[in-house]
Amino acid sequence: AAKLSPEQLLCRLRDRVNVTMIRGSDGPFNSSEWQHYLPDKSLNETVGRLGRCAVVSSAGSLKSSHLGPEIDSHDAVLRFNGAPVKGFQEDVGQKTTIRLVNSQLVTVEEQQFLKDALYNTGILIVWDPAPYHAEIHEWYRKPDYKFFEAYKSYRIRHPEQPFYILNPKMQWQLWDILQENSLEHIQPNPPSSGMLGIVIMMTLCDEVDVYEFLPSKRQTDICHYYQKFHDHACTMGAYHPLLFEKNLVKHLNQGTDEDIYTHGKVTLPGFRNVHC
Ligand code: NCC
Repeated sequence: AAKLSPEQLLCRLRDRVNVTMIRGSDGPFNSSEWQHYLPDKSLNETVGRLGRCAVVSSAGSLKSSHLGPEIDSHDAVLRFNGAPVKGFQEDVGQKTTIRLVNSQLVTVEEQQFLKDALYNTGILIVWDPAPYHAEIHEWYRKPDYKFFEAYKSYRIRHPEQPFYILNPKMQWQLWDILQENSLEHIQPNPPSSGMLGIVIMMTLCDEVDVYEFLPSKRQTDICHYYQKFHDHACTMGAYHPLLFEKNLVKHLNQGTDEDIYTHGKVTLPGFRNVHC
């Protein structure tokens, strides 16, 4: 496959990756039961038009980065799963506009998810690994994790907090583009929360700064900035095609290599600023 230019690749992403949340009009969620669980407003209506956005990976290399003030200077900040801000503001900031969580966390760590105040800030979005290009009905019958009950429990406890379910079509539209732009065969597993979050923010914002997705000089085998757990697979990937995701993001970077090295920072345009 001939390598696409960054501009061509941005156009592919913009035109082929359809970032949508499940709405009450989407079958099989169009039952009266689901109507009062799913948010009435679209994500776009909820967040409004965003200017500069930050995506904060959970990587251990954020430790001692002192990136907090820079991250908080953005109009909106996206974080992942159980990544905390309390006690880590100096390095990761304190603003949380959107938190993207996987269905494993919502299901396996349900009690913590329902109780921990960490999740009560900002807009929540949950995603679940769906079978390759499955129809929503097929996925609904057989989600990777049965998170629908936990989702409903959370909605009952926090009815005012926007909480969306990511339309699972997006993950495979994105995976196809990752595969098309790689010389090697990629394992058929969905992209990581990190990559999904980056593309979500590219649909909402004018510009997206991503922190420590491409590791800086602080690169470490410590998996998360908030845990003492060592695993090289966290940064390089095992289940998720992380390495391919990172190659793609590197190719799209509009910032400097120096910014990657010193801040772990990559700058991507929002799709509304991509002209094809
Ligand atoms: O670790 P996780 O990811 O929550 O990290 C969020 C995103 O940050 C980027 N990352 C993280 C660590 C690191 N050293 N380098 C990075 O680049 C990745 O883009 C990652 O997606 C996930 O993607 O949802 C994941 O979730 C965890 C776990 O389920 C949650 O933290 C909840 O406990 C997965 N870990 C395990 O299942 C053990 C991880 O594989 C993927």
